[in-house]
Amino acid sequence: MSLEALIFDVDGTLANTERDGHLVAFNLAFEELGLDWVWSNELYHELLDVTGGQLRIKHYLKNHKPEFTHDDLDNFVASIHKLKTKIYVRLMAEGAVPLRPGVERLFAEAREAGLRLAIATTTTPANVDALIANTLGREALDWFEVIGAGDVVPNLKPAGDIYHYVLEKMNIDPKNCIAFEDSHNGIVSATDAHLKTLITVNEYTNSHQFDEAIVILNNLGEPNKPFTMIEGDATDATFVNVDYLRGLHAKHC
Ligand code: XBP
Ligand code: MG
Repeated sequence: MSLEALIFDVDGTLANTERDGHLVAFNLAFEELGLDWVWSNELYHELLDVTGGQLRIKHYLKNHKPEFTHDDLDNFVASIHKLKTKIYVRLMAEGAVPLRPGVERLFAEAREAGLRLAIATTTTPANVDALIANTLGREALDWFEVIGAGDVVPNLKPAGDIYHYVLEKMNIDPKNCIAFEDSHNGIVSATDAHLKTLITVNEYTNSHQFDEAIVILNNLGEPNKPFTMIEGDATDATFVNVDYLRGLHAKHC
């Protein structure tokens, strides 16, 4: 089995969009709608256990605002979320969030090496578009053979639906792929689809369980900015490139 494709999560993996994008957008949406809900960074850390913005708002209401009632909660939450998405897209256009170290370089090297690229995320498709278009340019959206996002599948991560969907669209065996994730929910989802996963942690996920990971790094690293290995096989590599991925794949997949 050879390495043929790389499948990337978005939020927290390609960029630290949760802290500087989603959290900011949720709070601005609440404010604009005259709601007195303010999510601190600490609270958001907890709320991130629930994937999907609408489910996250409902989880918040149930656990932190039990007194709150609404005749048509689903529509109300959907309308808040619609505004949140609009604000998030605007923040991306303002350049609020850069890609994480090594991401742009790895995309270029993988494309050069003829590896296939795809995205598997629970976030809303407009958010993926906005992040990619504003960091790499709109043409970069075509680098991805499949962009699996949001409610294109019935169940969000940690369910494996989105990875199953992407693999089916690519018509590829998971054994020929490596997934890139940052969270426990993400690796549970990828593992359900029989994918092996490389983890790059961030401030929200560095205490998560990643039992199935083939390696856990602080980030992908750059030639002048080595990664820190948190767990994994000893290596001379100091940044993630295609050779390093081929080695990992040969050993673990
Ligand atoms: C990210 C998420 C998303 C975003 C919010 O998961 O959990 O819910 O926080 O996006 P992943 P929406 O890292 O797997 O992409 O508000 O658009 O749902
Ligand atoms: Mg993520």
